[in-house]
Amino acid sequence: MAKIKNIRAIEILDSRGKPTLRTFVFLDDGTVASSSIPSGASTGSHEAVELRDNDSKRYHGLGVLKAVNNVNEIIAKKLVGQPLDKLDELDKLMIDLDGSENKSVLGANAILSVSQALIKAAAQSLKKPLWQFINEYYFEAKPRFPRMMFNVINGGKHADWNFDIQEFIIIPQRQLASESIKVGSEIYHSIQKNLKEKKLSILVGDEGGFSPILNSNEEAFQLIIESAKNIGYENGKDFKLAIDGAASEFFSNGKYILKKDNKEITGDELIKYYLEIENKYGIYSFEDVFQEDDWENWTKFKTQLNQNELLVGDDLFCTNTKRMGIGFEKKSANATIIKPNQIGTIKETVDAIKLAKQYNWLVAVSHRSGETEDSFIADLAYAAGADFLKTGSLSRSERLAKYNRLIEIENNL
Ligand code: 2PG
Ligand code: MG
Repeated sequence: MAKIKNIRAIEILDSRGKPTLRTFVFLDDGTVASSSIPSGASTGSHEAVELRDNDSKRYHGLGVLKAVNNVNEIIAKKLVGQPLDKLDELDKLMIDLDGSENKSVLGANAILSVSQALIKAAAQSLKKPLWQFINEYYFEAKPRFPRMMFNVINGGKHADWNFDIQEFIIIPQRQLASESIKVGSEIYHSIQKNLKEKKLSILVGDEGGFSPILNSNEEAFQLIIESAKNIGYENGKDFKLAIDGAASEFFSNGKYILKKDNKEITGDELIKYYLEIENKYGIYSFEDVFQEDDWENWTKFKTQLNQNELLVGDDLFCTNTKRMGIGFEKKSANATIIKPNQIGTIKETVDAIKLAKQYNWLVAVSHRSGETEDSFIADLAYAAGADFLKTGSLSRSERLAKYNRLIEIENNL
């Protein structure tokens, strides 16, 4: 197996125009691979640390030159010369080199940029598609296409708070990835047409979903269902509805504060509300509908959902097996979001996926609201046999790069 000849990181910009890392790995057989790192807005407080410079003279303090330097000066020194046959051990070397609980020394962004670039380099060096290499290296089961979670209406922090709910999602009920993407795109454009007819804004939020000013969450559900129906797609049959509440963003001092309606409500009242919309619109999947440490309400709500409905932990778990263990004990969820940059290495990301499967939870591999053109998570979702790929709406190339990559895989290219 080839050896690492050099590693070099640079500072690039993400889809919000904010700095992030792209890291190149050079092997002694001539292989060159690179990978770029996304960044969240509604981040969980239990995520691994995204190292920023905090130098107000550059990029409003958001520069990542310290992280770049940590790759080029510290990580590279440790890894150059190592063979690529034991990638999990190289990840472990970086975890130990950092030495902290949450990668606050070198930065999860620095470490993950190397971890992802290494696995891409290994696949390239062996002339295998990335998904195939990941599957053979880390998983026993065969690859499988995920269902798509398209965030067609953006709210909360991703759209200047036009809704308290951050994401209104559709999940097309089609086997083929290309068919799901087609259904998603057709509904997306029907929503656009509908918005125009209603003289509402068709501007999009951070993840490419529309972000109109509507009077309530309910209007968003109605808009989606009506627009889909206009082109012959039925809620519950052709697609299912899902939400990401990102509820930690509207929680303070033990209360949920709905900014849109200007009122404070308790966890019990929030549960009542979710059950109402579940009843009315048949919501299938509820992600982060409570604050990230409000275990009690998570568990309470779970007992009130049907077995085939999903309660999905994102900020609740942060792709962290320790937090997933707590959630399993407390019966707080039956599905998890998987975001490599919440934990900081591919090895630990894979550990989280495997643990979720062991718990019989469904797995949704996910992007971040600040993305790059890197399509790594599409290969990961397919290789891992994830149940869902959640990577935004049907516009903005940083989102479509991932969906388009699935179409490539489907066509054996
Ligand atoms: C989420 C993500 C992605 P962010 O909450 O699921 O949609 O948002 O990256 O801002 O945390
Ligand atoms: Mg989320």
